[in-house]
Amino acid sequence: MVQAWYMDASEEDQRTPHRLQPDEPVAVGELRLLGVHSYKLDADNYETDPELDKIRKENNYSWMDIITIHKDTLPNYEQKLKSFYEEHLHLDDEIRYILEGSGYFDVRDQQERWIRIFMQKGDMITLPAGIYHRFTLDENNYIKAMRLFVGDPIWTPFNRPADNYEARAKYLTFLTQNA
Ligand code: KMT
Ligand code: NI
Repeated sequence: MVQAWYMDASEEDQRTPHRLQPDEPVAVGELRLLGVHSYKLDADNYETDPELDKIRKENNYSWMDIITIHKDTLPNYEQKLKSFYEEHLHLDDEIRYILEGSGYFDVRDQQERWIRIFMQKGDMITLPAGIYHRFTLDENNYIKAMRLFVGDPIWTPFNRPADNYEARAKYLTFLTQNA
C-alpha cells in the first residue's frame, strides 16, 4: 500500500520526507475521502499487464506517455521541478504510474494540511480535478512515470489561488459529501 503522512512545517529541502515527530501516517481510506485513489501494479511488466489494461479501459484512460525526470533527460529540468512544486490544481484528473525511481505527491486535506504521498515503483495514483497539490523528486533525484489521460491531454496547472474554476467548486462539493 502507498505510504502517506502529514508533513511538518519546515521550509527546508523539499526532497526530504518531512515527517512529523511523532509520525502521523495517513491511511489509503483517508486519501479516498479526498478523492485520491491508489493502486499497486507490476511495473516490470507494464507493457503487457492485464491489470493496467483493465484500469485504462474502465476509466477511459485512452492516452498515455512516459516522462523521465532526471537532470540529464528532462529539458528545462530546474524550471519544471520548480513549477511541479508550486501549489496548483488542474481541470482534469492527474494520473501517474511510477515505473522506476520515486518521488512525493503532496495533497491538501479538508483542513488544508499537507499530506505527503510517497510514490515508488509500481504505485499508481489518481488526483481528482480541482484538488490542490504539488510534486517533488525525493533525495534520489530520479523518477520515470507513465502519465495517463482521458482523451487529449491538457497539463495546464493553475497555481493557487484558483478557486473560481468549476472543477474547484465541484471538488469542494465532493468533499462536503464526505464530511
Ligand atoms: C506533474 O504534472 O506534476 C508531473 O508530471 C509530475 C511528475 S510525474 C511523476
Ligand atoms: Ni499537477
